[in-house]
Amino acid sequence: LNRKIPSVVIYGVPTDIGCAHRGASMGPEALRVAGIVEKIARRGITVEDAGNLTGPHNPLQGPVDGYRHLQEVTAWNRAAFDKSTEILADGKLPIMLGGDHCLGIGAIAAVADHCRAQGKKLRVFWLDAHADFNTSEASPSGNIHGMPVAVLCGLGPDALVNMGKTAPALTPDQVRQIGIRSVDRAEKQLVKQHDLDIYDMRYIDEIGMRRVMDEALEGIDDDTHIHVSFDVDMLDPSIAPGTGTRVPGGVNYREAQLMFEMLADTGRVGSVDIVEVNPALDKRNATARLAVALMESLFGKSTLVRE
Ligand code: 6HN
Ligand code: MN
Ligand code: MN
Ligand code: MN
Repeated sequence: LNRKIPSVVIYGVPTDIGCAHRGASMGPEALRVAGIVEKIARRGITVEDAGNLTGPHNPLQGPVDGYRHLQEVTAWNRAAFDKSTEILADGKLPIMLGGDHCLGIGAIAAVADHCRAQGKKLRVFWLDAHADFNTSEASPSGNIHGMPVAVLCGLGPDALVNMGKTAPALTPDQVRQIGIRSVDRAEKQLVKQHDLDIYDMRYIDEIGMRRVMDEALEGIDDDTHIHVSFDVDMLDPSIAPGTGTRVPGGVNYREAQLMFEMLADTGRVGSVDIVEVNPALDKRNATARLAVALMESLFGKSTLVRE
């Protein structure tokens, strides 16, 4: 394995349209201030910052038919879909800076179309405290950032499910969810019914991150495109307080670093999202700085001193 990393294009999606509280809209700038462009470039990779997408303002309304801001969520996701599609068609690696996690719908729908056109297998690493597998009926909040995995697997409103040509964009067997520790009651039934591969915190505690990643990476080969969808609330809130839906008992610094180092070792990472960074809730930009440090690991920086 270990292929050369293609050049990277970073773009920001400054919105908090899919969640209840404001502030994830400031995520892209926080990640830039933390040095995401320079630090990936320092790995010897060509990086372009394509700036931010634009879209509708947050109308701060309640859910309608079980969805909050569906029309605006669709518009922002369409923009992310188009941008990721363009970057992938150029043979480059998109890094989407969210924004909240509803944006995974557009970004991953683009990757699914790309993989199908190229005859590649797709595996999605969904790194999160939450399963994000709610439907309008199951969701306690109506917030679409709690629904993207279900939507990508075909459960949800047509406008989102049919974002790309490949609909549904994913089958549950393409997804590996790691860091999970908060799943709503009805959502639990859905993830069981759809047989999602969930590496929850208890499993990580019991077998360790090394074996979790070995299992989650099983079957990756030269024809696999890995998409990493990184919700920073996967991390323990003590090291990553700047996010809207904090859940105690998360992944620690070294476990996270190992995850990204092992993903880097595959040489197969082809697209990335970093979502749910909320500077309004953070302390001294710690969460964005940690996310950037983990991107350095993902792009080949190693803690190994033995070689
Ligand atoms: N995220 N399960 C909760 C809900 O409202 O559906 C929380 C979802 C959080 C989503 O952090 O991306
Ligand atoms: Mn999420
Ligand atoms: Mn989450
Ligand atoms: Mn949120």
